[in-house]
Amino acid sequence: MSESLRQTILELLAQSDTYLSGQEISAKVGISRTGVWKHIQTLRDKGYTIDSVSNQGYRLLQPPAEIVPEEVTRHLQTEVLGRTVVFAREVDSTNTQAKLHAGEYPEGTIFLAEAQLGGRGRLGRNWSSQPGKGIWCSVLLKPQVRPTVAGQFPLLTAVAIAETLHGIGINARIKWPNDLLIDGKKVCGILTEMVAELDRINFLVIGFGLNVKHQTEDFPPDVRPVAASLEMISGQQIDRAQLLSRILLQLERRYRQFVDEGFEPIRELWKTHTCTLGHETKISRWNQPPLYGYALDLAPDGSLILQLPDGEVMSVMSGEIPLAAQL
Ligand code: BT5
Repeated sequence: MSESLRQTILELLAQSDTYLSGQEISAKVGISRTGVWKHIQTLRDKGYTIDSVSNQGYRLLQPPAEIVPEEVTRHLQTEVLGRTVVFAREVDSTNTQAKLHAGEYPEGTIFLAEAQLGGRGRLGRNWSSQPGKGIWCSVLLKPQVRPTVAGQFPLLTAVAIAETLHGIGINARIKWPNDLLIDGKKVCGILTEMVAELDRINFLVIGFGLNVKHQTEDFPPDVRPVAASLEMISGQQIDRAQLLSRILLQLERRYRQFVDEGFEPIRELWKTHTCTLGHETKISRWNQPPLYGYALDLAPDGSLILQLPDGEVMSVMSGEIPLAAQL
């Protein structure tokens, strides 16, 4: 209740070009002027710069530099995704938190952190997640679909993020299955984890890490050669909360489409955003020798169709394509 009042006060301040008096705010929100003042103080504590002038009132000068749930909510246009935000300035891993607390929260809840101390990639690898630099977020989904299609969710997520970036003029390409690259460097990684029974998914956690504000030296030395951030590449200043709310909107659209129409339309979109198809490629596989071949197509189930040097065509369900810097 008190949080939603605070959110309303924030909306009023954000929409106003001039000072808003405590009287006006209190009349609109239905609480006392002292109550308004207390909420303003809390917003200030969260990093909002709010000016106050006697006889004129309050004015929002600047949102926080940190990513805060209030800012995500302020920009959010979704119905379900991101409507509940579990935020911590610092966590081990948002995916771990989402898995631990999946039973307590509704579908669409996001677990968001300013920094992760144990950010995880696939196969036990690390994901570097410094404070102030990126979007480290996990989305909790409880889809009514068969566990066999779970592998299509990271592809769907990659499509939604690529589309969102495209919408702000950034051309990121999807490297099969779900890394996002700009000029051959990784700007986003996706980690999907699932708890399921044989015939139904209990929940899915889709974690994505998007590098936004890093400069080269912000990445640890081992990550530097393979990573880039949106600001490094685009040269524009990017508001992380606003970008996240846009990603969630696009993800919600694609998620709905997937549930209603299946993977086929997502597959077509994936093909327009990928940099993998139509190239000779190497696929490293866990516990098996790598494969070399020509990437022909994305199969209807999301696997990669590869033509081997001897002409044989095979479909590869899992594996990964090294970045140019790793070859
Ligand atoms: C991934 O793994 O790309 C999945 C990363 C998912 C991270 C998100 S953040 C929110 C949520 N919570 C989590 O704990 N995880 C998810 P993989 O394909 O295994 O890539 C890992 C490799 O990418 C590492 O071995 C490094 O080489 C490289 N790497 C690490 N940090 C990076 C970064 N910030 N940017 C680009 N590359 C990075």
